[in-house]
Amino acid sequence: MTLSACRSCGSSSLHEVLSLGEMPLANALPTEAELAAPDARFPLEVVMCSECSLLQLTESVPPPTLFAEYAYFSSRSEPMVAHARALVEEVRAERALGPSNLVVEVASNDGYLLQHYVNAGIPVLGIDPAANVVPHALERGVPTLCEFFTTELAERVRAEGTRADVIHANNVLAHVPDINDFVTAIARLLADDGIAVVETPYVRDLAERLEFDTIYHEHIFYYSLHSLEALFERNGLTVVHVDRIPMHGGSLRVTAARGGAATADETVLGLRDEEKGLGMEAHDYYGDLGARVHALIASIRSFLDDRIQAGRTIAGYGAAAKATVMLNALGAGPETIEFVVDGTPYKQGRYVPGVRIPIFAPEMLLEHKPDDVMIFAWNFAPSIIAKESAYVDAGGTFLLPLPAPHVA
Ligand code: JHZ
Repeated sequence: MTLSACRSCGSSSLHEVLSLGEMPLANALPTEAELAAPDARFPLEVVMCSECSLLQLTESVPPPTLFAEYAYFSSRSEPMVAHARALVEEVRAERALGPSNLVVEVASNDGYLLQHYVNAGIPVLGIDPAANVVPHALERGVPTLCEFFTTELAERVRAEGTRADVIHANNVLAHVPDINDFVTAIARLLADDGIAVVETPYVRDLAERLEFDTIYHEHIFYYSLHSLEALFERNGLTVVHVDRIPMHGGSLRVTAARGGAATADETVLGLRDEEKGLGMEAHDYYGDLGARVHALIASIRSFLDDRIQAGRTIAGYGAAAKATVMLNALGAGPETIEFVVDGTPYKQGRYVPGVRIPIFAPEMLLEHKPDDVMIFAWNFAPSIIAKESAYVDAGGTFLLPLPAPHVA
């Protein structure tokens, strides 16, 4: 363990939770030419801070290595775009937003969320560091700064007289090592009566449903409401409302306001009580997580082996970041999973890191007709199964790995 202090509160009281060994970077998908060199691996080990209860990785890979070029395009998952549209409608109505307001999104990716504000005539500003993704946002008419979001950037934007009425930050709070600076930056950029709407995977869902494949180097932090509130309070934001949402296997959506006048509503009080009741502030809550995860990995491995023994061929669906973790944890290469399909053009023709399984377009399912297809993007399983009904009609079978391996 190389981490000496909690990245959020600074305490040195860190307890081991689980280790997945040395793993390649989940989204560093090698091209054919890159297969000549081995994939870089880094330790993937989770610890808990017993002071503020935040779970975090012991190692952080420098953000430019992970995000300057990025394989994930949010718009490639239709349920993600639908989710963003519904969120925008809700916030727009609740805040009565119009042409005189400004909505900022941090980690705005290819404009999958902000495009809905643009279509409604509401000014927006996206911020995202991925140089290969930002042009897709610009094509959608979403003005975007290609930069990391820091306090320095927030001050620069503020100095131009810009303040945000709403800041969205979805699936990014887990990704930023200097997390105090990041939250301070949100507080600095918000208008006095502005709100931040933040979505991040919920560690309770991870622990209950053994979603170990959501643990990878991009995800430095695994939040409870408790650890998130401590972080926000320290940096000038107060959580005023919270919802549990199904996105990505279970996430928190919190609404936060600048400290001072803001107070928490009954949703916050209720979830705080639930977490207390479960003992989530203590290390014991995660006591057997490592053992349960390793037992699950072994059971998925034998589930696949049994099907191969029975003469079945198996492919995968979704070259998600999760697929890299799942396949490397299983030690499953092309001898087990012949190929993985994914609708993202950037990913096609590349390989799953570490295990080096080729990635093809989804059309490959009907061309090759594997007997089974394990859905690695299990969070979108209903949408994928509905979309690929022709494969099922042709006699194919979908499999799911979690919370225990099964036929879908
Ligand atoms: P998906 C993402 O992780 C990215 P990943 C990120 N690291 C993060 O923080 C978490 O979410 C929370 C494809 N697909 O979203 C698209 C189809 O091909 O589960 C994607 O490559 N057809 C920022 O990568 C992948 O599957 C489809 O119909 O684990 C899904 O990746 C659908 C629905 C998806 O997340």
